[in-house]
Amino acid sequence: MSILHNKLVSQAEVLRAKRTSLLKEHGETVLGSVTIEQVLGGMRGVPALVCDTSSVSADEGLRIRNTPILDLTNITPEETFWLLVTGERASAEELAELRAAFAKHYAVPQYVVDTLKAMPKDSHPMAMLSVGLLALERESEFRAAYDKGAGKDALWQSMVNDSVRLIASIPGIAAAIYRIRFNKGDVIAPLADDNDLSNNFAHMLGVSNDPAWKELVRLYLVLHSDHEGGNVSAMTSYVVSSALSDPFYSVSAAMCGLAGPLHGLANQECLRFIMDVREQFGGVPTDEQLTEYTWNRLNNGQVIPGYGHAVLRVTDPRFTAFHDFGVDNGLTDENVQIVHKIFRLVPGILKEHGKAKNPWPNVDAASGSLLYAYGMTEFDFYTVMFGVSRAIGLCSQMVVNRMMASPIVRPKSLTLEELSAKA
Ligand code: HAX
Repeated sequence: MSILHNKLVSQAEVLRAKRTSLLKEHGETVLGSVTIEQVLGGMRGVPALVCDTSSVSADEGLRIRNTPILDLTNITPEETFWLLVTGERASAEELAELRAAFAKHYAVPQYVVDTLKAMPKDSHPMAMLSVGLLALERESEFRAAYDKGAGKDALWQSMVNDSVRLIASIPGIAAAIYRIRFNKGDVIAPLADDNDLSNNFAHMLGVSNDPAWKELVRLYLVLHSDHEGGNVSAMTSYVVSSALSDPFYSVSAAMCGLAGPLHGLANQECLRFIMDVREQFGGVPTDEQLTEYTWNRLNNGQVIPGYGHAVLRVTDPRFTAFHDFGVDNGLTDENVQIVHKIFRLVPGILKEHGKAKNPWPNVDAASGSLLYAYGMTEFDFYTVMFGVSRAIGLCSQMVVNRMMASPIVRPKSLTLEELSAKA
């Protein structure tokens, strides 16, 4: 048993005891009412999920285990996983063991690479990511443990093993997709002498040798890792894994949700928007030109990608972190200049337009321009970068839910007729 397992044994007992006592002593406590608007409006604001790994408030944004994300911009993806899943910062010894466990899985099995190569050349990279994870499902220790009759209170242990394998393998799967899908040459093997996850990911992508690129990959993997439990990808993996489907099935399904333009795909849409602006004006537009362009888009019923959020009502701190990375690394290309200009002008326009509840930028407004600046110019790949990072949070959430022995998810649906009868 690993140090991580040992640490989680007592936590699992505490979590299950808390859940049992809440159910027994307060099971009937009413948390709120559900309105027809919420039923018809994507269940917005209905308190119906438990998520201990992170929280998102309207006025501050993401906290991972109660630490603001802007205080975590220097940590690694490995430290992020440890923090998400245990609630504690990893010691040097714990981190070394986790890194060694990850490093065993950086090389992607050949059958997964062959599966990806067999897909049509115009497949979307997100479809390839979902398929790659499904191909890897045959390695699931969780499924094997269930088949051998593991009790429900013990299943979290094999879920930890699957999570380690999945989080360690997904960078290699993503890098293989990048190289296969965009004709970048052979798939690159992981580093023999470095077991750092983001260094390996940056290396296997083969985009750039600039140390700042490696630093960007690290930051990217930390910032996108988790965003509480109610977003589309987190909720998808939660629902799928509640049926005791293993993490490979669950994260593969979550990636299909992340591929939607109102969720993860927004970062590709954002850069497309920035490039459209650049192309339309032959460079960085004047303030007047950008204002008119934005109004035309809004009047045409189109959204401004990278702006607005279902929960946030302030600038997303993850946008701030990316924005500052660009400034600190002296990035001044036209895309970055346009990102900064949009940030200066668009919130005011969205306020005047009066529809979006949040006129401020979300994480996707800046990330693509940074990837582009270091040579990753294939927009269709950007959501895959997001997915590699988000897998860390999804797995952490699933482990915690399994430690609690959460039951299968089964809310009640109503027909429109039934809903109308209650009106
Ligand atoms: N531009 C123009 N109009 C916008 C807008 C924007 N950026 N954001 C919201 N609105 C509009 C909505 O379309 C909606 O209009 P209707 O009433 O006509 O339907 C109205 O404002 C109210 O929407 P809201 O309550 O403020 O926002 P929602 O919670 O419904 O949606 C979204 C949140 C993020 C989906 C939305 O703001 C949006 O579409 N933004 C642009 C796409 C985007 O940036 N997505 C990435 C989000 C971050 C993320 O999840 N990444 O993974």
